[in-house]
Amino acid sequence: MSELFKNLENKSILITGHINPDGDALGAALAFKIILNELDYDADVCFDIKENLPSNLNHLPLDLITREPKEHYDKVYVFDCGNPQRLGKLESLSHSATEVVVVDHHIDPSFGDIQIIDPTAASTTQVLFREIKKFNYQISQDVANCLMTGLITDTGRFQYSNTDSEVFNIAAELMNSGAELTKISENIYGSISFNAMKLQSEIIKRIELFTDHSLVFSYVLQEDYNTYNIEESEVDFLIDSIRLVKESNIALLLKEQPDKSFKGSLRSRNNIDVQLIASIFGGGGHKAASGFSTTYDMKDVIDQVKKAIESQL
Ligand SMILES: [Mn+2]
Repeated sequence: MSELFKNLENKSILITGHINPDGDALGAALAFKIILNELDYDADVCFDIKENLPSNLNHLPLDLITREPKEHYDKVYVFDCGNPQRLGKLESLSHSATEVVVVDHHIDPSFGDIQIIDPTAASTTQVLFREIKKFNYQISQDVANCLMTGLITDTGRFQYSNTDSEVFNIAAELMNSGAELTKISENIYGSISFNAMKLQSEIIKRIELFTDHSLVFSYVLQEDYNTYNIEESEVDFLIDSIRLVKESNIALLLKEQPDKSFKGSLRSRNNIDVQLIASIFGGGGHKAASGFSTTYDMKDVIDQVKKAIESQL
């Protein structure tokens, strides 16, 4: 039996993940919630969600998310988050819990009484899938859709270098359990609002290429959200447009925040490790995809990123 399902009797249980959860954090947490319910255990799912969740994830059973957590939980399950600060307002609940279980694919989680970690796994839902397979459990369509969502988003539709044969084997098993691949992919990647499309054209107009560093760059300003009448949570896909530039291997997108600081997204498609670059700004992530927050101005960030690329050449 997996560690995941031990010590559940008469425990109050919270399931959570990183602040502003993505498809992997939501998919893993919601899949686990459904499984616990099917096994007759009650559990709350709650995240620190600063804005609305992106509408391209609304194929997930988001109605299972509790808005306000209770004051205390005996057991806290954390998905796709290796650092308690990344839990945002739920961090204190992880400190007061008797037991914290971290399921993740980031390197070196800094907390968790029980850690079920594989930094080589493509997604947290992949790590969770392996645990589920350790006992005789029939994966329902709802669970399959949640797990598939994490697998699709964290592999960039089975294209990133983290996509190996195990990923396809899991995807195949999830299809056998009824996962709706087309519906999920269409919602995540095939439905951009008209306003988001117009904002995208603006971001693409601003694009810059730094040939010496094989770096492509663009940015979003706060005023853009007003001009195009769109929420920040709806433009997560922009980095995926920027990174398409053939002449670059590294992509950087900066998004201005209300306090004039920036959130940065980095992507790499060669051996440059963008997790290392993000860590200069106190951020993190993976070798091929990472993020950070900074109060440096745009020019300084670009200079720092260039230097960090040079140091890896
Ligand atoms: Mn993930």
